[in-house]
Amino acid sequence: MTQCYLGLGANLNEPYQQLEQCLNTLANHTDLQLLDYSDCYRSKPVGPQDQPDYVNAVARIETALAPEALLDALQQIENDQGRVRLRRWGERTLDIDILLYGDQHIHTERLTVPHIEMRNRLFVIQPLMDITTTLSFSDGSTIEQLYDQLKDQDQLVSMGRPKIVPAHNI
Ligand code: ROI
Repeated sequence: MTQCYLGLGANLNEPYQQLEQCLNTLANHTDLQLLDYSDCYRSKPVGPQDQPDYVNAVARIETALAPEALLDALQQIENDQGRVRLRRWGERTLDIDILLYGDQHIHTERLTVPHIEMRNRLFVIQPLMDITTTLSFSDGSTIEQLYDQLKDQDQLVSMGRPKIVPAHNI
């Protein structure tokens, strides 16, 4: 089993509900376990500014799936939620990124892990701080140091922590 961190983002079609639904799907998934997840945060778009604000969160999971099989499972969730993506760097209903897969470094046509931009994005680093204080990166920097460097990028506003409803209650 490998512990992984996922980044979730949405800015179309009720983004908070998109993330809540995604977290519920992860919590009830047969091929992975949801171990922890952050609050959801409203964030200003990185990239083109003529698009709605995003809602972002991160999750820690554990899985026996190999990296590309995990990617397939996550893309299935994106598609099941009616993924719409209008342009590169643009608005989308639900995006699930593999931020970290254990301590592995992966470079394939479909995957680059650790996620290449995660350390530059407050909308990843701030929610990560909700669920870990101990992560450090390959250059030795800690999550607190990254947060200090990034915190002037934006002011992320917490929208609270979505509720997980056990599958038998749905
Ligand atoms: N900006 C924010 N704030 N949140 C995202 O999840 C996000 N995702 C993206 C780009 C277009 C880079 N901008 C984003 O893919």
